[in-house]
Amino acid sequence: MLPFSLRRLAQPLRRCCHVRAQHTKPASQAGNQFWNGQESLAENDPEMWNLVQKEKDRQCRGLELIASENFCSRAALEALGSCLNNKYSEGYPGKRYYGGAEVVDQIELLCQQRALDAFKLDSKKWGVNVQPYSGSPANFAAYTALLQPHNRLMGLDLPDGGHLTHGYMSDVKRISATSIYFESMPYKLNPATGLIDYDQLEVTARLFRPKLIIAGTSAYARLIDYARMRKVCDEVKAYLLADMAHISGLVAAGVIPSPFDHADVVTTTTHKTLRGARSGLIFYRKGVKSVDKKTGKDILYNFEDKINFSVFPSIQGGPHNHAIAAVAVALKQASSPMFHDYAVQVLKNAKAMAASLLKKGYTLVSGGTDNHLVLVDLRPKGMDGARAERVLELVSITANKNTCPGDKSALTPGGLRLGAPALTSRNFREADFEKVVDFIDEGIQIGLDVKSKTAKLQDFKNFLLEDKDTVQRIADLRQRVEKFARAFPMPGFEER
Ligand code: DSN
Repeated sequence: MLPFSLRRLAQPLRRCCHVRAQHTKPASQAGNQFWNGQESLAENDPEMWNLVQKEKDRQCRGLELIASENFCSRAALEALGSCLNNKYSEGYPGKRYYGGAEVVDQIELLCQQRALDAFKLDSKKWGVNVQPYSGSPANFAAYTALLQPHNRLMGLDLPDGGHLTHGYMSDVKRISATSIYFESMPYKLNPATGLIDYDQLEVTARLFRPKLIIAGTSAYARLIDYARMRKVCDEVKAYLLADMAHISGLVAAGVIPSPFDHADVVTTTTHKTLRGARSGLIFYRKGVKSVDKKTGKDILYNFEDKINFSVFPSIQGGPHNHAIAAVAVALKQASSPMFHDYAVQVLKNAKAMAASLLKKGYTLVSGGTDNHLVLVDLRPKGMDGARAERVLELVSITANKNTCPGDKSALTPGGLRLGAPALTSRNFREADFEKVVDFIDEGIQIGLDVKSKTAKLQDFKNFLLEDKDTVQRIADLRQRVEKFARAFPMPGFEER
């Protein structure tokens, strides 16, 4: 628990809001208890306030290594927690179904412009829809725009580092709606190299004839060969959609190759390496696609209307104006030299983490990293991702289990995914990541000892909490991890 009294926290808020003072006076004079919605969260709902504080404390004392997470700025969070939450505005700027949208129109247009600027796109050649609620609806909206129901698509298989929304289905069930409403065929990693098997992708695409191929990953430590995928798409006459959700901050900073050079449509979330509020974006090509050889007339891209219609009214309702504003704030930040430095440091930190792990004898899928994450194959150590994830959680290190090539079980996969974006936002440098790897290694050693004394995963988990020596080892490591983590700054609000 952070050392703040509820009363002390509430006071500055009360003083700084003159609107509140005007509203509260008549009600209190009349002796009535009118609802005026002016109480702080701490006053109005201490139970929830306590939970928020607990979560804040968890984030401050822990080492956050989930590769898709980040710490959003206070400025963007202020926009997110603003009156913009209140406004309905179905439609698009200048074409809304409700009145009173003159300000949110400006906000949405500003967000669009900043999104194009952040990725250095020419507004004659690219447009952007900033309304998707997050990455999964953005992908589904893009597919709905580009495809008919049951058209074919190809994406990297989820167990190989793809994403649910890239058409995931298991042997027995269509899991993602993107495999329920479209026909999906995965492409895979080459198990020997841990790299995307572009040769196999090409052969499969020739047979399957997809209408859409997705270039995107959520647990892949290497760069994507967009040019190669474009070539396959051209051959089989498929659209190329890049889902850059994980890497969009690195793309904006220009520290890794951009999918915009090759893709027709690019989707992204806004809260991973881009470090904004939780939302989604769809970029689409517009303007002249080619010139008709016979008539000499321009042939134009036709994505804009289809994508806008697909987001609203086909899939979503009113846009989340508070999220759009907060994304606009983050996009402005992402265009700054400071953000470029951040992205450079993310890459350095991920490489430092990879090098330290290799030095300690760990195996990395693909042997290293070119981006913000590493995927550790724990199987050669006799460990699995589920057990490692749990031990690390108990010592305040947050990471996630992940499948590695050849894994049979998604519940106890062999891999652990570790990302550098969040801790880099707390000013961690290479030497700090070496220390983080020391802590991880200690945690894995505890896990190996416990695994040798237990059978099933549940026995392992129980033993961690019940065995006296193990509890002591965990408490000792956690105390050192938390002391280390707390010393670093944390973006966002002081206490929420
Ligand atoms: N949940 C995200 C991730 O962790 O990669 C993807 O949506």
